[in-house]
Formats: sequence, C-alpha cells, structure tokens
Amino acid sequence: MARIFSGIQPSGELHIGNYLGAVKNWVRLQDTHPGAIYCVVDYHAITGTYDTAVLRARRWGMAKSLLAAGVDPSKAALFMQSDVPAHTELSWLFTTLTPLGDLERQTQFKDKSSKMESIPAGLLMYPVLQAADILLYRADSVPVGEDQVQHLELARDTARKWNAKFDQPYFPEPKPLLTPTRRIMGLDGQAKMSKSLGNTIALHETDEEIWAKIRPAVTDPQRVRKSDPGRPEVCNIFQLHKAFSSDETQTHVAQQCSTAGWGCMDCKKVLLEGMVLELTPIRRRSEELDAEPARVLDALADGAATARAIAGETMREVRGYMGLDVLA
Ligand code: AQP
Repeated sequence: MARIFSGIQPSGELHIGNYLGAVKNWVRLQDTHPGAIYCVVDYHAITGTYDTAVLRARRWGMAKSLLAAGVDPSKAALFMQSDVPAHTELSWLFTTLTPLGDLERQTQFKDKSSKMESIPAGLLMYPVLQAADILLYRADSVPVGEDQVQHLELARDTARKWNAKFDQPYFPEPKPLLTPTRRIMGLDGQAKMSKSLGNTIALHETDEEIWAKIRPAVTDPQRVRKSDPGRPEVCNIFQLHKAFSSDETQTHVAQQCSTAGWGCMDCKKVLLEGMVLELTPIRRRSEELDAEPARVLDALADGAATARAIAGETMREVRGYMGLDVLA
C-alpha cells in the first residue's frame, strides 16, 4: 500500500487554493490509505521574515483549519514539523548529496529571492527540507498542487542519488497526486491564488466576505456587455464552478454564459451558493474546535508520537547505511 505524506506551511490562513489543490485530496486519501501522514511545516514558514506572535497564532490556526476541513486524527497522523527533529536531521544528510545548482534553478527560489536584499540560506535549502519531510516516512505519493511538482522532482532526484550512492533501494521516488483543480487562480485571474499575493479566499470567511471578493472578480475579459456571449473555458469564475458546483449546475452555467442568457452576476450568485454549501460545515467545525482547543492539541500530540516512531526507525536505518552508526 502506498504511503501518503503531505505538508502545508502555517504562513497564513488556509485558502481555497490550498483546499482544492491539496487538502481536499488529503481528506479523500485518508480513507483509502490508512496511516497517511500530514504535517504543518512550520520550519518552512520561517525561511522569510516573520513575527513570532503571528507565527504562533498561524501554527495553531492551520492545525485547527486542517481538522475542520476534514483531516481525521483517527485515520491520519497530523503534527507540527518542529515536533519531529528527524526532519532537520535527514535534511542535513541530504544537503551533502544535493548540487547547489539544482537548488538555485528552482523557480520558487528565483521568484522569492529576487525580491530580497539578503537571501537566507534556508530559502535555498527549502526543497531539501521538503525532500526530507517526504522521504523520512518513505512516502511514495504526495498530494500537492501543481506549484509543488518541481520541488517534488528534487525529492525524487534525492531518493535516486541516495539509493545509488549507498547502493540500497531504500527510498521510493515520490510522485505527486494532483487534483482536477491543481492550480486555482487568484480573483484577478492573473496569478496563482497565494497567501503572499493576498488574492485568496480563506476557508473561514463569511458568506458576505466571500461575496465581496467574488462580486468584482475578473471573468472573461472579452465579455464587456451582458449581451456578449461569454467563454466559460477561459473564465476564472467558471473554474471555481468546476470545484464547487454540481455537474448539472456547471452544464447549465456554461450554457447560460455562452448564449449570454445570464450576466456574470447571475453566474457568481450561483457560485456563491455552491461555496456556502461546502464551506459552511468547515466553518462550523472550526468554531467547535475554538471552543475545545484540547482536541487540536491532543490530535497534534498523537500525530507527533506516530511520526516520531516512524521517523526514528528511518533515521536508525539511514545512519547505518551511511556509516554513522557503530564506532568500529
Ligand atoms: N493556488 C493554488 N492552487 C492549487 N494548489 C495550491 N496550493 C497552494 N496554492 C495553490 C497547494 O497547497 C498546498 C500547501 O501550500 P503551502 O501553503 O504550503 O505553500 P504555497 O504553495 O507556497 O501556498 P501559497 O498560498 O502560495 O503561500 P505563499 O504565498 O506563502 O507561497 C501545496 O500542496 C500547494 O501546492
């Protein structure tokens, strides 16, 4: 049975890009893959500048939101990366195999570092830590959004290199598991929905807040007047219908749009209904967890214990294969 691992940064609120690109898949896969491992990667979240109080609140908020979104601690282990020190330990071992040029070529590194005056080495090493996160559990499948596929390629290279160097078929080469909604665009339709671009809809937002965001959101730019027929295939709002509306509604919306039967507002109102239907139970569970914080803390403690046991065994074997065990 394939082992599933995935992680998410506590760098802001869980948004519908994270949810549709990855977390919804986490929830689905925990039923088909017992022992799935899900991690709040707080060490990744400190590779840029940050405020400690804000980070503390976000670590808590992310764990709570994942449980509210449906991660079930009786089916999957959920924990904080910093509670399992083997992540950074394995990461160090992997830095000794990773060519610097491969790290410098990573698109996310180039994008983020180009805006920085002083580039922390941790930002460059980010994908090495990510490789360690995954390989520590010898996971072979990683549910992620499309933006993470390049990072995963580095984890695959790392597994290949380590296996070749130490002559052991020990680490699987992890493959991405993508959803049909692998890349959700921001509401301007210009760039990926992303916390750092501030173009997100967070899972906890109220119906009114969601409406205030989708009402002015960009649609098909060629549809200037209501009487112009629209092109659902290029419209960002229709992409969201694909995630939140039933097949029947999608067909109806596409037909109304392409024949100019509906204006964009009519279409957005139907989208809002679909979003409210899916997001309201998540919001409700989140409020319940606010009232019972021990449920979040217990889930994280249990998850960390499970993760430490698996990670400890991997490190013992890896140290052995690398000549870091007994003193001869
Ligand atoms: N827009 C998106 N569409 C589909 N999937 C997405 N993911 C993120 N944005 C989208 C997926 O969500 C998971 C967790 O991502 P993360 O927060 O750990 O890192 P990220 O990709 O860097 O998220 P952001 O919002 O874009 O944060 P910033 O702006 O801080 O970099 C991953 O599986 C990711 O693919």
